[in-house]
Amino acid sequence: MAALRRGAPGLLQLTLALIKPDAVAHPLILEAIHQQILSHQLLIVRARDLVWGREACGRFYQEHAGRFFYQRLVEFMASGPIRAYILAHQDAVRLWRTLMGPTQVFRARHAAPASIRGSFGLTDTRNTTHGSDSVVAASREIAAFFPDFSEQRWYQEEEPRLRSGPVYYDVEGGVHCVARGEPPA
Ligand code: 3AN
Repeated sequence: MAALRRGAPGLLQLTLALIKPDAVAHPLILEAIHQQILSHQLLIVRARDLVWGREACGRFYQEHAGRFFYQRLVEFMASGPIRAYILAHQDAVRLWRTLMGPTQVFRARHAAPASIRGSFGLTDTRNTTHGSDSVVAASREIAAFFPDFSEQRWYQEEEPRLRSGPVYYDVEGGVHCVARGEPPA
């Protein structure tokens, strides 16, 4: 596995990415999205697969409570396994949202056909992925999915090492690691 050499001056930014049940249900689509993450130099800081409880899901999407799609969205997101990632990049929030494409699938297919939603989205609810829409939202959303993750400690201990690299993707662990000496073949 080739090591990625980093070293750009800006601090790494974190975002939360979710792969929704429609995409997780199809291993080839899940793998294609995973490869999009890797090929765009997003670092996988943490990852976990889970089934989301309806209550937690309802809280997460609280800002949409009352909108016509809210109930449908909550039911769908709690209907099957999802994957959660903490991703890092100098421009993680914007980059991941660009890779996802527009929320509405018809728009994604038209305006960004190569995006994840343009390629794999089924409907406006079953639209493959979620991404935090700001750094503030990312902190809140990461805490909801990774309660043991301390963003403050990560910035003190892991971020400087990941930023200065070299780093490699550990296939077994499913996360990026700092290379000490030669990375595994
Ligand atoms: P995004 O996920 O692109 O940030 P938000 O935050 O506006 O979009 O919406 C959260 C989720 O709500 C979307 N991912 C989508 O599943 C659902 N949603 C948003 N707008 C609609 C809509 N018009 N019809 C159905 N579902 C919607």
